[in-house]
Amino acid sequence: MKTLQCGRFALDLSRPLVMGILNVTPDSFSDGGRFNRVDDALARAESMLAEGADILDIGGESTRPGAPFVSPEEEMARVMPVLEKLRGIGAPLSLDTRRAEVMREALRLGAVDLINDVSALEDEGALPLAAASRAAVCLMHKQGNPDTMQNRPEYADVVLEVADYLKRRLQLCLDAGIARERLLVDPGFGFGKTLEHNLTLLSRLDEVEQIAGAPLLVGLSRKSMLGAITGEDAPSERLGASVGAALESARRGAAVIRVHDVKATRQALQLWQALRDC
Ligand code: YH5
Repeated sequence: MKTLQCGRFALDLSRPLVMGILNVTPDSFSDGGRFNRVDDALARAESMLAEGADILDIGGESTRPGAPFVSPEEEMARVMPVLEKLRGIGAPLSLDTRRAEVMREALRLGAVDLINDVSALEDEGALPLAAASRAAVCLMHKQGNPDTMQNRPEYADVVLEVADYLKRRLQLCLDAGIARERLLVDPGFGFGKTLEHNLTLLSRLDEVEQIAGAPLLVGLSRKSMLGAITGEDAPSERLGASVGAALESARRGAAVIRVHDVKATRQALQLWQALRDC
């Protein structure tokens, strides 16, 4: 049985897992106050678990194109109280951060089962921290940085370039003593990629996995490429395309699917699994 060693949990990879997105940025709350924030996050975490989320992904820095800068102190102030509150919730917690500093403090809390890093542990000190923990690690590819990455991204061959990068980052992790069973790779949809690059990656996801050599995590939920395809400007109106993208990812071998809309995604995957297993 293929499993992901994920901090306090061992997750069965024989069916695609659903990772529910829990943003703890000010724009994701109706009301500003600190305690409201934590209570709100707890309520959303519980409802995503009830809807069938397998992992919760907590992030305090928006990495959307053009998002404002968030200081490490501010990021820490957002995620730490939420991690502390959710520590005993009984489900694996993922931390979406690219800062070693934030990883260190969060790991110290004992509430991080997966480090989800859109810069693949490139921050100084991140690799040894991850290696010294029991957490799983998701290594994501991006070209450039969130503020400028959508300005004319270019690749000779997007599949080979992305997969080679992930393979190199994976090897560094293995060399640092992180077991293969703790590692995931992610092509990073929308991170320095045109619509065409994103579509090429999605249509050849199986090659990315083969070349990189680890199970895949994919995040397509509500992203701009789905807006470009459907003509829907509001991200919350992209549910159908997001579910379609999740299904297509599963079909092409994704192990973990990162989504906003847990219930609809879970239902689609249940149908897909039933057909696969009949
Ligand atoms: C990812 O792909 N993405 S944050 C722009 C949107 C909608 C959603 C409206 N963290 C990933 O979710 N971690 C993010 O347009 C991630 N893989 C992994 N591993 C961006 C995001 C989003 C951006």
